[in-house]
Amino acid sequence: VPGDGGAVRIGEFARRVGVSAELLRAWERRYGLLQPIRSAGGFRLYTAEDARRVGRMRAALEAGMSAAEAARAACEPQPGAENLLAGGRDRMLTAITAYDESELHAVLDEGLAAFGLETLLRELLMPVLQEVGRRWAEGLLEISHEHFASNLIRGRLLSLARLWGRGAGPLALLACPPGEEHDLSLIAFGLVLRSHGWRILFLGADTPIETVLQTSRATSPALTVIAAFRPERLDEHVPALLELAETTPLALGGPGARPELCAELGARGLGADLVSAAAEVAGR
Ligand code: B12
Repeated sequence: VPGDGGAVRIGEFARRVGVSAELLRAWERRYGLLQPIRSAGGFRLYTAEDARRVGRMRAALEAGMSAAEAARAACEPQPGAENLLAGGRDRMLTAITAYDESELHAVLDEGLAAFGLETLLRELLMPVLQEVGRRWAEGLLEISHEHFASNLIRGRLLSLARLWGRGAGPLALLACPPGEEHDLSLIAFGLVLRSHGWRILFLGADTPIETVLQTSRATSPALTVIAAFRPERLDEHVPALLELAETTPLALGGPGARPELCAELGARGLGADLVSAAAEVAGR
């Protein structure tokens, strides 16, 4: 599968790390030890970071920790990783500045293989996007740099998202309100929720609330998430959002999700850290 950073399915992964598939699944389910991405066919794919976590888990078990303690220790960020991540961010920004498509793909491939999905999103992609926004606002980068980076990253994220609606987990319906074009962070949120076993129905940018309502009636999601960068994009639609909140469990995300509006709608406010927000929704 192109773009998966050399990740492998459970059978091959179990063979490589020398732990049975059953035990690996139990560690994943109980402790969130592993963070598989999904293949184009919807299969879980395990990365080199997952393999390192299994190694640390085994070492901690051998040192006499309980399984829960060992898993917690195994999931902690490792010393040295921060330097690699800072290097990755620099490489990405240099590649964006030079419109270097291959290099940007290469950093993403290596980052996914080395760190897994959540760290890639939280420590590489999101900070780089924020930095691109900052440099653009300061006139150091052109809009073309931002468009080049956003479109390449969006393509990569959506390729990881393929068939994220498949499976048996609870369904999340994700959309941005009318006029909201920033959907990258909502895709990232959906990917993390997917890695926790949820199914995703993604409507994306600039979606009329009425059509979210209709979709929610048709599909009965366990949660509907509306994400916006500016509060006005939500505040303009309070009556429709109130109707939506009566139809489906509702959550608001992004910088536009004011706590007062969440309270008024009886909606859940998702925190600023989208990786943690997805884990909380999934009850992890
Ligand atoms: C890429 C980008 C675009 C792309 C979007 C492509 C896409 N498909 O998403 C395009 C080109 C469409 C775009 C357009 C515009 N953009 Co723009 N854009 C960005 C940029 C560079 C990255 C956005 C992104 O994905 N960031 C990654 C997120 C995750 O970072 P974050 O903002 O810090 O978000 C944190 C939390 O809020 C939270 N979060 C965010 N979303 C969500 C969602 C959920 C579910 C949860 C739980 C949490 C969460 O997670 C983050 C922390 O972990 C930002 C810069 C930036 N700082 O982010 C500007 C930025 C958001 N854009 C900005 C502006 C001004 C615009 C335009 C008005 C420009 C223009 N004049 O046309 C238009 C508006 C378009 C519209 N109508 O919506 C401003 C917004 C300022 C403001 N507060 O209003 C920013 C901050 C740039 C800047 N420095 O000024 N943009």
